[in-house]
Amino acid sequence: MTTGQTPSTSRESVLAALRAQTIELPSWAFGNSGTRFKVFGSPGTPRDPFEKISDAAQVHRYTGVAPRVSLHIPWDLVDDYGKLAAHAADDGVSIGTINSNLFQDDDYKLGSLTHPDAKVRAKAVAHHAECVDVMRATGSKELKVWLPDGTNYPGQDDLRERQERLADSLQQVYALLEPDQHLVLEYKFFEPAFYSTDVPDWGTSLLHCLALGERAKVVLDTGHHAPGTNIEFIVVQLLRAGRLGAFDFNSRFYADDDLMAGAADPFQLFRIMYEIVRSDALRPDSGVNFMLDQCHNIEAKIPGQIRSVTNVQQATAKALLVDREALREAQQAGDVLAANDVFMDAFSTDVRPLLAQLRESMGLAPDPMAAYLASGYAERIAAERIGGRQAGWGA
Ligand code: RM4
Ligand code: MN
Repeated sequence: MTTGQTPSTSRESVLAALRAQTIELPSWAFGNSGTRFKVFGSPGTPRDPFEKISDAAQVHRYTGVAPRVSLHIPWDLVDDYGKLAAHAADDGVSIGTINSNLFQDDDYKLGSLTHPDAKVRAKAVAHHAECVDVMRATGSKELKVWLPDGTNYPGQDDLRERQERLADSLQQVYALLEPDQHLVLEYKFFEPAFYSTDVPDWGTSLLHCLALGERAKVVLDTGHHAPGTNIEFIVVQLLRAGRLGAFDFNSRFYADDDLMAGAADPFQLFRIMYEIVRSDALRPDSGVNFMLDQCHNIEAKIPGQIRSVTNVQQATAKALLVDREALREAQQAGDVLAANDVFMDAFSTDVRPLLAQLRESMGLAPDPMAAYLASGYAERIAAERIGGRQAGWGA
């Protein structure tokens, strides 16, 4: 039995790694969302992208590790992106990834970048030019493409041709990027299409990225896999290939429910973060963007984001605490139980005191949730944000 205790020097290096980690927040987490059955509103919900950013900045203010906000175009359409970026800077955050939207236009019923009609494909490519303009104006370096394209019935369209169309469209999107900007391509195994999906898995995304060039990488959304999928294995393969661009962290019990990261399966999140640590990909310059992609349908939004951030931090801290020397020794000796014990010992460690210490060392309150709840911000926005239309999908 290992003790889980780390010598103080390595405790310092664990703290340093945690201090350097950043987690990017999705603007859409702060707007209303729901299922196709009902979208519930809540008092204080932002009416525009400026208010969404101010709410995201609260998460950073209390956790200290969430300095970027990802935008979704056109949900976050504004007249002046320079002004939005300046507003973000005033609030102590910056604009992160720009997400395109290929799923809310009537023209995209049969697909966007894969549509049988070249005119529709050209429209979908042109939308990315608009996104790249937003990137230029906000200083964003990352364009995220999630493709809803697919078919519902066998024979509906030519599966192979759709891949050729996709490769061609993606090449045009990639060509729009400046040399210091990059593209990340997300996969999802089903939905909204029910029979075939054009980018259903990491292999398909990786093949397209390899064909595009070095500035194209894969996005792994933890909610986008079939139950039982060994996600950490995918993490390993993408890291080996140098093509893990970003995570979209969330959790799911059934389909893609966008629940808080670490809520459904904290052990899975730990296993994922262990592979990240193991491959030295936690470094801020590793090129992996740790993002949240969530909607808070029934829970309060800012606290929902704070909980997700702290869950990712807990999984990361536990991963950093794995006694890698002891693990290696047990692995080399073929001692299955001892190796598993080293792993589980780290997972079983209560890292909350360590994270409290981390926050205090950063000049923050030890408990970000309590500090936010005590701040009065929620009551203030509920009182102030009267009138206007609450932001949500499509706004
Ligand atoms: C998709 C995908 C994208 C996200 C949209 C809102 O399922 O996960 O990352 O931008 O949802
Ligand atoms: Mn996603």
